[in-house]
Amino acid sequence: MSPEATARFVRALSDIVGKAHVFTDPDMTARYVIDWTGRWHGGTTAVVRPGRTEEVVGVMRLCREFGIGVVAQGGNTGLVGGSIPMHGEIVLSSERLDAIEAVDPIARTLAAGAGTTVAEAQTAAQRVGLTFGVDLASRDSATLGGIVATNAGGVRVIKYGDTRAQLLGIEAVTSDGSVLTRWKNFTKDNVGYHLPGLLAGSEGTLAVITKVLMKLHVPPTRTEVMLAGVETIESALALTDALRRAGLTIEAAELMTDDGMTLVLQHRKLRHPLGDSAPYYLLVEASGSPDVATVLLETLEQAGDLVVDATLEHGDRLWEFRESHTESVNAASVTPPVKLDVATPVAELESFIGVLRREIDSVFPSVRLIVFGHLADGNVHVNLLDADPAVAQRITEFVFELVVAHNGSISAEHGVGRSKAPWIHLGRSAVDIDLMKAIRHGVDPAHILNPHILPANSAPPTAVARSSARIPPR
Ligand code: 2HG
Ligand code: ZN
Repeated sequence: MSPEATARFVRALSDIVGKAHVFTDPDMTARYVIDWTGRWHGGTTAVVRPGRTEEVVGVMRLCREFGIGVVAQGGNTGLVGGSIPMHGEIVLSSERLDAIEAVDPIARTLAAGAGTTVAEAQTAAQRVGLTFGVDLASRDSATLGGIVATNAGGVRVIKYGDTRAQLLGIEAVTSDGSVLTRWKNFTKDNVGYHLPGLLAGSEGTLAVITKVLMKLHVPPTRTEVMLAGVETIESALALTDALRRAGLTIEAAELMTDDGMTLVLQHRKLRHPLGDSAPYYLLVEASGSPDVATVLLETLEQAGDLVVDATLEHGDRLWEFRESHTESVNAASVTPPVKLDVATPVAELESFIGVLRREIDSVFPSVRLIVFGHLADGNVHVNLLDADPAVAQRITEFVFELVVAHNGSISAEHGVGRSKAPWIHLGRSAVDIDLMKAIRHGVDPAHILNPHILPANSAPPTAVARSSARIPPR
């Protein structure tokens, strides 16, 4: 666009949302064009912060008229580069769409603007004696629009399902400025395609989400947290199963390794929570009995040699060891960490992590591998520290092919974004990808909504046989 056209465009944006809510000064736009890890660094024509749905409509119509790409952004906590403008697109920030409109304790729902943070939604639910079913370490910044757009997971998926499973209704603005409203305060609304479910996980490519209607839940009466050191993932799974069979409800079941724990202890200057270290740690939050602690202790006793050492706690202190992983990895790596959020069937996790660790140790001994995640969902976060870009590319390819060889998914809860777009064919068939492209083209024929992400053109998958899985020499 010519400088004159850009100036006209920016003036028109200001007419819609007010001058104070359009940023073009690089100092003001800086925090919107780089992601949290520092790996994705782009540039933007302008950051625009509408305060009402009608303003989003105006912005979309203007962008369509000028043919300008739009990247919707919530708390900018994504880890796949999906909300970073890499080609000068405008950033449409939901920061000012942050009103909690209604909390209905009878229907158990929360209606709020897309820019409401997860922590604000949690507090609003607590005020009426309910709980918001999505929880993740970035809760203070991550927004409802963002968790819906990425279909975020987090630590409560095992209990309440992913974000999509808890999304009842949506208001969103399409690229031609139409407002889609699906808004019923109950679950049984079965007329046609489930469009809120389609927008969940669409990563800003189908419409700009302005409001969401989410389910709330009755919280457990009492929870206890257990941290157990175990020799193998199989033991961690067996212990989780034993807790369920003892009648407990699992609120969360998280996996850490000794390397990850060591990193967190150094970064946060904490003491080891157990007397003995172990190759893996299982953190379980449990409820479902008037005396959860006793059931936990009895189950631990019966587990015998399955457990190296364990501790219980009523409160959040043990969670700190798990929730500090992301920031500890970021602080410790000399390069922006490579983050690969993947899933395999739970029975495959041990083999997957074992092969991965062996290969990285032998081929790239200078790269540090930290794996942690949501055990019960088979979802692990493969973090690679100190990997230069060329090495990161090779290991990324290897990890994804190893995931496929273990019948897994190359994206479990973070989405595809930019970082995984080249590998989408490893997760979806050609027919599947063509259908996604057709939906996208039908909804946004001008192709202005987050134009540079998902779905990408692809080559056929090249699965690696598990028995001979190796990082190819170059
Ligand atoms: C978590 O589970 C998040 O803590 C972040 O999904 C994962 O930092 C990561 O790789
Ligand atoms: Zn996670």
